Order: sequence, then C-alpha cells, then structure tokens
Amino acid sequence: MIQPEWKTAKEYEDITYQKCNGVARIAFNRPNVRNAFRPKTTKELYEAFYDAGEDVNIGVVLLSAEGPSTKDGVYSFCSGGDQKARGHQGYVGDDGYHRLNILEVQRLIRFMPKAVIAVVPGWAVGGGHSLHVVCDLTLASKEHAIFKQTDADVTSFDGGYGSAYLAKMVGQKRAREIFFLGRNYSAQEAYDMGMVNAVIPHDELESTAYEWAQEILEKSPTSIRMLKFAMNLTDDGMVGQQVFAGEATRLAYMTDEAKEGRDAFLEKRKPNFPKKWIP
Ligand code: S0N
Repeated sequence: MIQPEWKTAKEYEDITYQKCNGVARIAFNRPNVRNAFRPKTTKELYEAFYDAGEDVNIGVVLLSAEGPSTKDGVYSFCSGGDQKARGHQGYVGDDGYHRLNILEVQRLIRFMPKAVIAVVPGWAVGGGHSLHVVCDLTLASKEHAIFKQTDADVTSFDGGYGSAYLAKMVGQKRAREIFFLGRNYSAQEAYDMGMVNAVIPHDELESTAYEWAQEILEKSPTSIRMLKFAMNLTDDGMVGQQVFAGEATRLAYMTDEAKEGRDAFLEKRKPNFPKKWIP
C-alpha cells in the first residue's frame, strides 16, 4: 500500500484540499453533518476544482471525504444539500442569496479534462450521490459505503446528471427504483448495478484511489482528455460537442497549417497552406 505524502494546497473551512505527485485530493470536511454541503462548501469546492483543473502538474482529482463523525463514528462521503441552510426558495449563502451552485461544481467535474475519482468511505446520499455519479470513476468502502437517493423525500431533486445520467449508467428501471424508493444500497450492490468501479476494504480505500490515480497518470494525457470528452459527448448535446471540438481545435493549433494561417494574417498576406490533403 502506497501512503501518499499529501501537502495542503489551500486551507478551507468546509473542505480539505491537498496535492501529491500529480494527484489532487479534495475532501468534504463536515463529518458531523454527514458531509452535507452548504453554499460555502460549494464555493470552496468550485475554487479547489478550478485550481486542480488549471494546474498543469495535476492529472487526476480524487473527490473524497474526511471523517468519521466525532459524534458517532459514522463515515460519510456526502449527504447532499444542507437542509439547515435551506430557506423557502433554496439553499441560502452567508449573503442571504439563494443558490443552486452545486450544479456548477458538477459541470466543472464533468468538463475538466482530467479524470475525477469519487472515493466513497460512507454515506453517499442525495446531492452527494449525484456527485459520485458525475465523477468519472467511483471507488467505495466495502464495509461503510451506503448509496441512497433521498431527493424525493425532501423535494430537492437533481433532474440532470444525478438522475438522467444515472439511468444511462444503471438502466432506467434501476434508476427509477433508486429515486422512487430511496432505499440503501451497499457498495457491492452499487457495484453490481454498474455505478461503482471497485469495492475496496475500508482501510485500503484512500491508498487504492491514489494507486488508481497513479496508473492513470502513466497514460497519455491527450488520450485521457479526448476519451473523457468522447464518452461525455453523446450525453452532453451541443455542449458536449463544443467541449470535444475545443480539444480538436487545440490539436489543430499545433499544425503547420495553423502556424501559416496565423503568420499570414499577421504579415498581411494570403496564406500559403501546406498542400497536403491527408486521406
Ligand atoms: C445521510 C443519512 C441517511 C444518514 O443517516 P444517519 O446515519 O441516521 O444520520 P443522521 O442522524 O440522520 O444525521 C447525523 C447528523 O447529520 C445531520 N445531517 C445529515 N444529513 C444532513 C443534511 N443533508 N443536511 C443537514 N444536516 C444533515 C443530521 O441532522 C444529524 O445532525 P444532528 O446530530 O445535529 O441531529 C441522513 O442523515 C439523511 O437522510 N440526510 C439527509 C439527506 C438529504 O435529504 N439530502 C438532501 C437531498 N437533496 C439534495 O442533496 C439536493 C442537492 C442540491 O443542492 C441540488 C441538486 C441538483 C439540483 C438542485 C439542487 C439544489 O440546490 O436544490
């Protein structure tokens, strides 16, 4: 078992944010409320994910959780939106405004050109369940992970990736069961349904996630980003096409044709593109 030497990337109140050897670890840090997120949490998550996305030395991001709860020793990944921060119009930030900014975090995870692994040590519930769905891979604690969808119990439902994309992952019948009945599912049951990649003994969960990340880091970065966006494309409509096409443009910029196009404009002349009509 590898024990990474995590270095704090930035201090936050609701999350921890660390980096080590090409891997960023972003972890919920409100274990006494089962790692529920409030607007402050989502703001911090957004900032950390953005930083990890921009950092050229980071190739894989782990979304994990601190714990267990000091009150009762229970492990959680995330229990979704903090119901105590919920006013009559939605989740309320310190400034009194209502926001749905967890969806911005979901989009960052989805459109980040790097693999994001959900590391689930305990409860993954409501919006916390949706976050694991939107991550590229999920590793779950054999002993403590429990997957559950309570959105329909509290009228705070994710009609995007959390449900519709989940249905693509586990099938329509299973997804409807998960949402309509709101039952608990073990790591093994979640694995059997196809929404978890591996069931890991609890004590090895974090080190295994780090090892998976190191394996991914050995691959070609361009291949990882193109494959992630290719697999996203069919479910993301025109935005999926935009993201994938953006990568195609990035690759095109590296050609002699692109250099000639730019130089011709700057030199105020007609471009003389290399005439290679590659089959
Ligand atoms: C996680 C559950 C199943 C754990 O049960 P357990 O182990 O029996 O613990 P509890 O005693 O219930 O909880 C321990 C302490 O933690 C507090 N707590 C737990 N979860 C939350 C929470 N989500 N918000 C606030 N506090 C929470 C408990 O209150 C308790 O505290 P004390 O010790 O002080 O009593 C169980 O806890 C549970 O079911 N939790 C609620 C899960 C839930 O319903 N979450 C919300 C679901 N909806 C969303 O997440 C939507 C998210 C969202 O933001 C969104 C997404 C897409 C589109 C829009 C939105 C949007 O913004 O609205």
